[in-house]
Amino acid sequence: MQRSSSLLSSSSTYDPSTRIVREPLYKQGDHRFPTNLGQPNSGVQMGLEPSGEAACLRALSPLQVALNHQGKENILFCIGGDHSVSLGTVHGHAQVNKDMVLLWIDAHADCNTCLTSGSGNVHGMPLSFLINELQEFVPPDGGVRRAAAVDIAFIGLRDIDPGERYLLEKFGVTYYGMQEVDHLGIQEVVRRSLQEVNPGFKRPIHLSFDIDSLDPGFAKCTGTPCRPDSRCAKDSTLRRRCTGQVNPDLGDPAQSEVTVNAAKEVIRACFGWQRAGIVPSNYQIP
Ligand code: DIR
Ligand code: MN
Ligand code: MN
Ligand code: MN
Repeated sequence: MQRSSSLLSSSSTYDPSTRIVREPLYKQGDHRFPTNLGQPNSGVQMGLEPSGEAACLRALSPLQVALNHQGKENILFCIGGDHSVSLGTVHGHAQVNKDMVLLWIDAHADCNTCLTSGSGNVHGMPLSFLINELQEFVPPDGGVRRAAAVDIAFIGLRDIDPGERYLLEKFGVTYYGMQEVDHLGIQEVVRRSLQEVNPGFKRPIHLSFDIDSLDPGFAKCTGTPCRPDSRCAKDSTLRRRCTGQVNPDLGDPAQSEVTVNAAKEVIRACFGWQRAGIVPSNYQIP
């Protein structure tokens, strides 16, 4: 897809990459480089110590084990959060299906590096570790499997940080924001996204779905709800407190129920549920 990218024109004085790559990659205690990649409730602790990293990432890949065990044809479903869980799921999936493409449905681009992140939240960073082309901007990780920028498509973006916008443009990542969804319709956006990253539908797909891609009318209980027609308030205090994704503690019980129901509906749809009903698999049409 062609995009005019004024951000990259030579007259632009804004060059976040200059800001990103500087100085020693990280210092202990620097909030831009959280030393604890695991979220308290994820049951996984990941150190960013270069020596321990590879082992930690491998530990985060039950998906790989499951895929190896079950074979490539099966669908594997991982529910978890926050979205930094994708570090493990993408790594694991890419080990088994090396030619997979990545569909990222999210209000956010999740590709901040530790140094471009304004919030310090790792769920805003997983793709900086998972996109091949961004490796020079992040600490060495000792063997994480990744995807190339051309194999990734974003859908639903509406709250992109400046450094992220720069990286998306620089590496030519396919993305369809909420504006395009409004304009073209979701079906056409999905069709075009797949046509760009997976022409002929031949490659395995890794779908990473962030609940905040939904309208907060259906999913209020998430750390960073984003109305489809507006950007999130750029409030860093709020940001720093938000680490959850589907987080029922963030709303009242009614909102919580609506959010959980929306999540269930998305999950069911991923497994073939249709509004028009499903034909049972053992049903022979006479
Ligand atoms: C923001 C928010 N771009 C950050 N990201 C979120 O913290 O880096 N991603 N909420 O889902
Ligand atoms: Mn998000
Ligand atoms: Mn998030
Ligand atoms: Mn996300």
